[in-house]
Amino acid sequence: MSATNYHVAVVGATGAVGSKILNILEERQFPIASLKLLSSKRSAGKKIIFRGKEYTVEEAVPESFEGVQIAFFSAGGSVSKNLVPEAVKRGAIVVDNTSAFRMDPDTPLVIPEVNEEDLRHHKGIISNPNCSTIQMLVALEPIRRKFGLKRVIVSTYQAVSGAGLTAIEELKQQTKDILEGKEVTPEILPVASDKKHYQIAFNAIPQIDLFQDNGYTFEEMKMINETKKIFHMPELEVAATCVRIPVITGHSESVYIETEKGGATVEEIRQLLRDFPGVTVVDDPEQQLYPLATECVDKSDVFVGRIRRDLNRDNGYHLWVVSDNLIKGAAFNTVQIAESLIKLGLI
Ligand code: NAP
Ligand code: 12T
Repeated sequence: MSATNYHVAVVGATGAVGSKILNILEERQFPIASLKLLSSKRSAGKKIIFRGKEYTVEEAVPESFEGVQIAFFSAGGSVSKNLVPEAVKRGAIVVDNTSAFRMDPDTPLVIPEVNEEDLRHHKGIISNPNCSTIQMLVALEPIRRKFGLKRVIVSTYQAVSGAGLTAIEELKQQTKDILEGKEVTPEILPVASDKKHYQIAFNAIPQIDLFQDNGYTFEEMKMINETKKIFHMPELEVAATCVRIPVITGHSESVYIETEKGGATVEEIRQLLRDFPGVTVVDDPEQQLYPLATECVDKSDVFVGRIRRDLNRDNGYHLWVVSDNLIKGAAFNTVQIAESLIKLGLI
């Protein structure tokens, strides 16, 4: 435990990510002197128990951040755009879970196992990368360090919990209604604010977040741009296709990579991954063992399996990468960033 305790605020404390942040702060005995739980007006007044003590949720307003030293934000991009500057102005260091500041050159975008040192250049805001980016980069970093990286092609199979509590509810209710032979009216997925909505139950939707002018979705462009930024490799070739599937928790990814240096055996890659913090290798075809979304729920590691060499080139590898999107993909990485700031004496 650190000698100092901090005045902490959690913005979006009633949400899918915020509630996990609270669990993780509790489990890891984060050094908290005082805690503010913030949300929209809708949840103001709600009671939440933290470390055996009852807290009342308050509406997040600029004045909420008076005296706050560390603020964790996961209440959506527009909330962060409005309130993060207010928190910073009042002296808080913000760890932001939204995409609002991720590509800002002044904002470190950090996965502690990969680029913890980037925290040294922060100006009050640190961004937590996108969930799909985080798990992919934790799996690729040990390979990149030893063999270099030329190219990444990823297809994702993403859980609905990434889109919040209302999306989880939509999947559950739709599944039940369809099995009972009822009509369904999709309202949330793929993107609540977009023009059209599609059934997610018994389906696969190739759209996560809004379309960009180049034909990619924003989720795909986040994976592409964030990967280049975190690896400090603007020249890296990255392609992504992001798909929503009817799973509640756990994103799965089929990742194809080409390394600079070819010739590594599959066993060498497995060993590199086993030795890397935050990675668990589950890869035994003979025993039919590979990572599964159902097995990663509530775990903080990134699980890697199905490691195999491409049949046509000796620097090509295929991997199957699975992690709990709300834990390493969001809440755990966010808390780890704050722990790193403390460890490095940056707060
Ligand atoms: P969620 O379950 O829908 O929860 C949203 C939270 O934000 C709730 O606590 C909600 O409070 C609060 N909120 C909404 N509008 C607000 C406002 N105007 N002012 C203050 N608080 C407000 O969503 P979630 O899944 O937790 O995700 C929240 C955000 O985190 C996302 O929008 C995304 O930007 C980010 N996120 C990041 C990752 C990642 O990849 N790292 C993954 C998932 C989510 P009420 O209870 O009052 O509605
Ligand atoms: N729309 O933090 O819908 O950029 O799964 C993460 C997940 C945005 C983000 C999702 C999203 C983010 C989703």
